[in-house]
Amino acid sequence: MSEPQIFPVPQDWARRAYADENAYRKMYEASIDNPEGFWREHGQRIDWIKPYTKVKNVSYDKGDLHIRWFEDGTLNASANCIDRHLAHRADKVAIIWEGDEPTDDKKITYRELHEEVCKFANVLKAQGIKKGDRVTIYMPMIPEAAYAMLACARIGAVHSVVFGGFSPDSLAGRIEDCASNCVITADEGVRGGRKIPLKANTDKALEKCPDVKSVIVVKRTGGDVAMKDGRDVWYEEAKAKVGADCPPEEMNAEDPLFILYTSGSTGKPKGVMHTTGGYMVYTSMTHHYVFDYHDDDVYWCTADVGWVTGHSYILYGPLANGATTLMFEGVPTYPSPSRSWEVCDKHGVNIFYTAPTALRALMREGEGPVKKTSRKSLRLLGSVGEPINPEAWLWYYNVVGEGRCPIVDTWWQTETGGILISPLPGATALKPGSATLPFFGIKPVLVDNEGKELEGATQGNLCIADSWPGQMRTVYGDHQRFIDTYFSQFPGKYFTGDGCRRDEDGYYWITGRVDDVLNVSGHRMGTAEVESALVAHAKVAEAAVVGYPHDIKGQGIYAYVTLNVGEEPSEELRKELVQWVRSEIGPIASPDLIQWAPGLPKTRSGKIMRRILRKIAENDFSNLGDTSTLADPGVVNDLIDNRQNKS
Ligand code: 6R9
Repeated sequence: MSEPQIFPVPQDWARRAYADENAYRKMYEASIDNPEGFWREHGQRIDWIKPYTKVKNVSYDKGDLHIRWFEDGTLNASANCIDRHLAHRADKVAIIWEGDEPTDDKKITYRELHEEVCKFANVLKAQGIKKGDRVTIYMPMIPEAAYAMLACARIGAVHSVVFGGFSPDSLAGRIEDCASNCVITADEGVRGGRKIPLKANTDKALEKCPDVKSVIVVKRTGGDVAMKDGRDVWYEEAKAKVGADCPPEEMNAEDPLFILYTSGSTGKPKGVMHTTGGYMVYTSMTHHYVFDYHDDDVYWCTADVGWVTGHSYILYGPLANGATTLMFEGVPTYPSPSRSWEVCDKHGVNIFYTAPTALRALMREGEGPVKKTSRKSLRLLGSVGEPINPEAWLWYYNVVGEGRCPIVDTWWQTETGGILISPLPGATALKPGSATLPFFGIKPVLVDNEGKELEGATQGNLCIADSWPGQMRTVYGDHQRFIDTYFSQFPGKYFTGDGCRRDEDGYYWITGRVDDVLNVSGHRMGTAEVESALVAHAKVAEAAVVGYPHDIKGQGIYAYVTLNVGEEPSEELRKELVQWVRSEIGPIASPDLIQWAPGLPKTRSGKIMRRILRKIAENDFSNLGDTSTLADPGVVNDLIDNRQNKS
């Protein structure tokens, strides 16, 4: 492999940033040598009602696995995001909302945010929602989504945000799993000029969820929707009946703040549970150092609040730091592929944080749509969600940033709550494609498949040796699954599910998932989920799903489908199956390629040999490995002859 180019820290960045190389090294060492002392100090960056005296109480021992931080402290997350800024920043813009149409925008100050969130909290109370109740939020990217989340936090209810692109079935499963009895939604969402029937989807989901007692509906488009008497209320009407005063509930540091569902390698999505104190400390601290946020900066994270990136880096981290955070309803290609940069110019965005899949889609349009905008306000660029290929990195750096903005390639997961491996812009020399070095308090270790720790420049399974405050605490309602998924394969460590290489400089290069989790356009999906949707179709006998390299999405979904006896493959059925998966899970799970497979390669004990299916999907069968243990080696040749990815 050729030596990657190194981009040293620009002088002005080393001077102005919160941490230069020296400061990073010192703080990192302190955080590893004495985590207790380090976090005792930095835990104070947020406001506590009752200060903590205890800092860390963690055991990764399978028999007694628990993770507790600041456990005797009390606080409120919404007060940290809002109330504590009222003394000095009441008139500062907290949220810039940019609508789907370029003419549609809005600025919300911290004072206004306070009033909106208090009112929303009072609406929840009027609906009978109390501390500890689970509230499902199924919303478009409008300010009310942020108000709703913060309102839950204010009264101590636990929010579970479900991405607006999920189907009614996926929504129903997530409502049932956490037994939530209230749903907050909108009449319709709007993205890229198209409407999304959120209320109609909710109605369909609720046919399966009789325990939901109230549905709060925000008006976004004014489209025609059905309202069920006694269950559904219009937010605007309910809001008119409540006051603007709602004192924040005093919460323990370890009280749950939210649940967010994410895909694993097996079974149903897991309810990743985060608690209050450690999460707020960790997201605010990472936002401060990784994005080097200063008080006048305008910061834009393009994620949807339905994903963890939206939780930690549109909402909680930035608002805890009193930031101006931009929330965008639309897509980067509407009405034109210049949109992202036009929004940067319009609002003077200084820090821009997006996903490689969006960059690759924009790259395809060439430099023209970028170059016709100014982008002079941009100072720092960020990437998240999947490995960024060096070509996309260089395009981002040279074309978008014109060679003057460092890129922070931030590696983390829903489970980690916040960024674990990333450059700090004033401290870390960059290598395109590497997430570089660990954040304070993070101890990455690479292990082989037997769990042996590997030293020096090497490649292996990425684990984290010790806890950090933002770590998830459990799988909601299933602590055993938490232990089995993350702490069993490599005892005594948190296993991330990612493969990773460490180079001679100690830089980390994430190579992608080592389990059966796909990463399609930065969205996580279990192969098992797509397979179970496919076999739920009446004509399908069996299905096996793997990922394959995709130019824009990073990974595409390749499905091998065996039909029931008597069913004939056809183009029509292919389309029907794609549509079927969309409606079972959501558009993000649409198979890109479907191959009719009269048989699947199986071992004699009946296990599908995914290794072989992956190779065929990658159009690489020079090295299929040993196929002699297959029950019927002939199926492999048939699959190769009829492969769908001939590129
Ligand atoms: C924040 C988020 C987590 C998985 C993770 C990894 C991949 C995320 C990455 C990255 C390489 C990066 N991932 N960021 N891979 N470089 N900078 O995306 O959370 O949706 O839970 O996905 O995404 O494979 O394990 P989540």
